[in-house]
Amino acid sequence: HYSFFPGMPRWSTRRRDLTYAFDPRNQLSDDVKRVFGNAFTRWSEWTPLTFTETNDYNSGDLKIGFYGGDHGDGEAFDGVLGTLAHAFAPPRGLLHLDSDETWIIDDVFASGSPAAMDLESVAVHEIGHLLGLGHSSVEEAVMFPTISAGVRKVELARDDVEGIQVLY
Ligand code: TQI
Ligand code: ZN
Ligand code: ZN
Repeated sequence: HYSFFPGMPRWSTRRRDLTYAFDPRNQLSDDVKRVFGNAFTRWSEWTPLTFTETNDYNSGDLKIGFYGGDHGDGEAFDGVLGTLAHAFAPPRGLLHLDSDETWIIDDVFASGSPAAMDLESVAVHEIGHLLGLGHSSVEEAVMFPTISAGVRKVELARDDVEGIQVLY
C-alpha cells in the first residue's frame, strides 16, 4: 500500500504546472533529458499536473542533477550501488542521482555492466518522492523500496496511481 511523507506535504493546488530544470554543470545529453521527460509524463497522465522543462535552473520548481559523494546537502552518495539517488519531499523539489553509478539510458542493455541501473525506473521512483509519495508495500509498485540491477520498472501500478490521486 502507498504512503506519504509525515504531514502529507504536496505541491499546492494553485501550482498544477510545474517546471523542472537540469543542473547546467552536468551538461546532460538529449537522451538523458528524454528519459526524464518520459518519466514525468508517466505521472502527469494520472494527475492534473504538467511538467515543463525550463533552462533557467534557479527558477525551476524541480531541480535534477548528478553528483558524486558529498555534494552539499548532508546526504552524501556512496559510490557504486548502495544509494542510487534521492529526492526531497515537496516543496524542496531536489532530485539527485549518484554519478558513480552506471546508468542505462535506453532499452538496449549495452553497457554490459552487471551493476548498471535503469535510469528511467529510478527517475519514475524519485519523481514519486518529489510529488510527495513515500514507499509502498506493494511489490509491483514503482514506489516499492527495492529494485535490482538491470531491471526496468517504469509502469505505474494501480497502487501508485491510487496514492498520487489522493494527493492531486
Ligand atoms: N534511494 C532511496 C529511495 O529513493 C533514498 C530513500 C530512502 C528515500 N528512504 C527514503 C527517499 C524515503 C525518500 C523517502 O528510496 S535509493 C530505489 C528502489 C533508491 C531505491 O537509491 O535506495 C529506487 C532509488 F526503490 F528501487 F529501491 C531509486 Cl527505484
Ligand atoms: Zn543530494
Ligand atoms: Zn524511494
